[in-house]
Amino acid sequence: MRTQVVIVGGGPSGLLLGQLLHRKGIDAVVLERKTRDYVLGRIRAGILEQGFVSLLREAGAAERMEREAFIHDGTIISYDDAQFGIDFKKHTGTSVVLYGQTEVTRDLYDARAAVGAKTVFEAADVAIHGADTDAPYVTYVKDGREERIDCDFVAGCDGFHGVSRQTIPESVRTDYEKVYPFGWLGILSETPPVNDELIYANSTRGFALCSMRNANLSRYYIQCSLSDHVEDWSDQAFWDELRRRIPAEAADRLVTGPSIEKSIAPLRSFVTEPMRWGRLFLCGDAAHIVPPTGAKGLNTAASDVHYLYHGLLQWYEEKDAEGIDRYSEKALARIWKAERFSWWMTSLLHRFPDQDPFDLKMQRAELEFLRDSDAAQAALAQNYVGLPY
Ligand code: FAS
Ligand code: PHB
Repeated sequence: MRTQVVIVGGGPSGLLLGQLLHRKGIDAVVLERKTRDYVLGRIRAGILEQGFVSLLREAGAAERMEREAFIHDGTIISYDDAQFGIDFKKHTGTSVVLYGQTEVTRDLYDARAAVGAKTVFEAADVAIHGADTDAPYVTYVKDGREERIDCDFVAGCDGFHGVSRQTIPESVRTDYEKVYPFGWLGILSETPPVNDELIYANSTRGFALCSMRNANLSRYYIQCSLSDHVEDWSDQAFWDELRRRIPAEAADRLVTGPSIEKSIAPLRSFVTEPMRWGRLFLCGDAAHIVPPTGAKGLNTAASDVHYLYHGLLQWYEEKDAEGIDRYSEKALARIWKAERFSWWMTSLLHRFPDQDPFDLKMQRAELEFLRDSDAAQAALAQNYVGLPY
């Protein structure tokens, strides 16, 4: 079999890229290791930058989001008994869109199926060959049979644990990593959100985040120990701990209910450079990871897709390699700014096991400066709504 672009990974990066290319007549095949339902069963991000929204519109997969998503003009930051708002609209003129990654992925799967574009589910043992030649190809096993797809390019959209990054020789790659000494225990409940905007809470007991998916589906997180296991936390224990970490008036009106999903995510910052090797391009979590505190994971995957999509378009339409040659440089310039913001938000809002009294004073001073400074709030707002592509 032959196609123009093989996309490894059927998560948001791969599906968005595939849909954008298809609409420009560029043929791509998506190889996904899991089933569609398995991919849709993952509960992850919730905040979309306007850049992502524009790409979804261009991909023809934004209709349900336009109907159902929430628009957030700001967020709340709380610490101990204080809280203050960050007004995105005032500082940036724009807002963020709240619409779960699961729904984005569902919409992209539906859009891809509607145009009859090829997605291979349960594609096992994907292997990328000849990425450093002009004739790359990809092999995989489906229903016990080895298949081969010859192509012009391979987009590695297979996430942090995928095969694409490992295809680039270690001698070519430089990995940067910071692992945080805590995780996030997240819960999804069919309850009304505690607040109409998100609450990011720094408390003496650790971080908490109050988010949502719709008027009767709430998403909450609390910082937890890396030694914790989901089964250590009953729903009641979670709700009790969340109440201790968020502002009292929010805790008083919190509506609790049975969890319909509960999971622990480790937190890390990670970037691999370069994001291109010959005809192989890494996109999204395959190349970088952020702690979710800044809501940047899904949104940096989108800007990668933007740069790669335009680079491939320039190649196929104008036979000009400038876009693909500069892909890694452009994508990394924006990624590192998102890494910084995510690291900064995580440092500002979490309690670290090794923090000494001076560190706690620094954290408190930073929160109070942010509370009182328009310029500091504008800087947070610019990063949160998304820096330009
Ligand atoms: P993904 O990991 O989503 O998709 C990769 C796809 O490739 C998967 O479907 C996988 O099955 C497939 N794959 C892997 N190996 C393969 C192989 N060898 N062959 C074929 N297919 C293969 N971001 C936020 O902004 N906010 C959050 O709250 C947030 N929470 C998160 C919680 C968790 C537990 C995780 C892991 C991530 C979270 N993220 C969050 C980040 C997340 O949203 C990612 O940024 C987003 O999924 C990136 O999308 P992709 O790059 O498509 O990678
Ligand atoms: C979410 O709704 O899952 C969410 C929102 C904001 C974040 C992280 C996660 O920073």
